[in-house]
Amino acid sequence: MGVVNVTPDSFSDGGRFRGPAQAITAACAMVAEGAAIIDIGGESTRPGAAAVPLAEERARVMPVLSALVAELDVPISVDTSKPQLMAQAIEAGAGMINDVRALRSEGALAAAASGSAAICLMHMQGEPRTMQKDPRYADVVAEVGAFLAARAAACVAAGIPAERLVLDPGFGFGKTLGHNLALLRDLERLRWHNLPILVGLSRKRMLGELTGRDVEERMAGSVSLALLAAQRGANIVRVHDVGATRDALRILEAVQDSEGDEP
Ligand code: HH2
Repeated sequence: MGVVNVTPDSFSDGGRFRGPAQAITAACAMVAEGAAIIDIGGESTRPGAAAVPLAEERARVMPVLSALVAELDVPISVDTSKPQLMAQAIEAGAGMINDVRALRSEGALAAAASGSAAICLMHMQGEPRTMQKDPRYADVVAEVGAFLAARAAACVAAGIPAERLVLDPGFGFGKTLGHNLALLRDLERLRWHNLPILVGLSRKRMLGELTGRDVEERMAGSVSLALLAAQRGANIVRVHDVGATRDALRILEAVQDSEGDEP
């Protein structure tokens, strides 16, 4: 999954795509490099980020969504927590709704149930503004797993079939480095009813903590984390550096497929 943030302030690529045309070009380039899904975001969720009004988020996302639905053959995901934008995006052909609040906003379950888009449910402790102030868990893997299972069950109860759901532990969303590493080590324990697991590790702060590198220097670390996550069971990796990640995953697939082969 290639990330296209149409925001002025995303930590990873904020301000890179100033207008819809640049975002559309970037998304097409990601698909040419091997992205199987494009995720468009119109509101930054980095720690401390300010909320964006609906009209502004809609104006950022909708022109890019409509153009990509018309131009590309891959599913287009919209990263939003706003039910009105979810409904409009589904109507315009979005193949996935990616909600960092796991459809907990009022009206989000009903909005997501309209149509047949896939739904990514992500775990977050707290809210972006304050989530990195002393996050705590007794057992992070058990708590994140229980949350995701409860949200998936709420979706099923609201009429969204389980086959449309994807689960995401939400790396960096109300989590210390230790919490993130525990979730990565034990990713498979988060699996619920065999649903796919999505991870977003690309360029995140934990890479700064592990390598001492700034955001623009985190490609090698991001690719390493994507590979480790895929080895541990992640089915979808949400990344900014599509070509490099694709190469790493091809190598992993070749090694896995060759198991049992005679040399
Ligand atoms: N991470 C970010 C945003 N959306 N969605 C899912 N499902 N999983 C994630 O880990 C995730 C996400 C944050 O990264 P980014 O989009 O690069 O930055 P920003 O939120 O500042 O736009």
